[in-house]
Amino acid sequence: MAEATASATGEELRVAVDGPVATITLDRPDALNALTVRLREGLLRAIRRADRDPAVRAIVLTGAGRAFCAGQDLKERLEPDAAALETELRERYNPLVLAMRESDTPIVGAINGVAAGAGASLALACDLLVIADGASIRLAFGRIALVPDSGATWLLPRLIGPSRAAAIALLDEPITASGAVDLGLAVKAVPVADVLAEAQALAARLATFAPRALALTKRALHHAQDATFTDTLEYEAVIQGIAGRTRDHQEGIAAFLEKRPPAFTGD
Ligand code: T3D
Repeated sequence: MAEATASATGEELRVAVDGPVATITLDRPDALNALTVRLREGLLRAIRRADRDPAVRAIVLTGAGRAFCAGQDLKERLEPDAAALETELRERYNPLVLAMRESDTPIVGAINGVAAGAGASLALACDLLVIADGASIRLAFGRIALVPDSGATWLLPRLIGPSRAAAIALLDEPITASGAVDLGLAVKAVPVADVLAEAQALAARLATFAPRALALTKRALHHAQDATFTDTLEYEAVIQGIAGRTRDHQEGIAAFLEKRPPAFTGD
């Protein structure tokens, strides 16, 4: 496994590439991986880099230590030169969650511990989640008199329905691991010792599919959230045309007829 420690460059995260799976680990365990400017910028770079790398077919995002991510670093927020909240959101948080949503490479969140504030938003922006028993997803904005951000007000109602999202956001209720599975937010809840391996196994499974078809499926699912049924039918027709012109589609048919597993190349 090739491991690049970005903390040497001040990014406060680690990236390890094992075959087709890149694992990005937020690495400020003493502060529950709270997001500093450096960490946010480093994470954005790491996601874009992994997404551009044709050898990487799935990304796992996790946290070092006992938390996934405690959201904005509140100590940094109190520094005199801290940017205004709206600037911080526009310039750093929004590009980050957009990069996750728009990543052609699917992202599996390994929620090893608490995901709070913008850390919850990062979890919600992943494509699939595996959550540790005992972990929780908390919007946590109410306690500091802020509003859920970094996409949480858009993502949560679409993922679990508006009334459940309202109860969670207005009452600042934590979502437990079993609750996350029941709500359909997480694929499964597992013991904390297994959460990373389970997420990596899921990522390795994603990596066996044709990357272009996976990316187009992700786009179609996102597109459909704001489209009419009629528009969605047309969008599906367009992207199916694109998928159908790939070599991987030919390979999929050949493998089916020859009764062997397909070997997708991304072409
Ligand atoms: O720029 C902008 O501000 C705009 C964007 C805003 C987006 C946001 O994310 S706002 C929301 C920010 N996050 C929070 O409000 C969560 C704050 N943390 C907590 O509520 C709790 O720490 C947790 C529920 C996440 C975990 O609780 P617990 O009891 O397991 O741990 P703890 O004892 O509170 O924290 C352990 C350490 O981590 C502690 O440090 P210490 O005392 O051992 O030196 C604590 O200060 C530190 N820590 C936890 N969260 C943060 C943090 N340090 C800085 N920033 C944090 N967000």
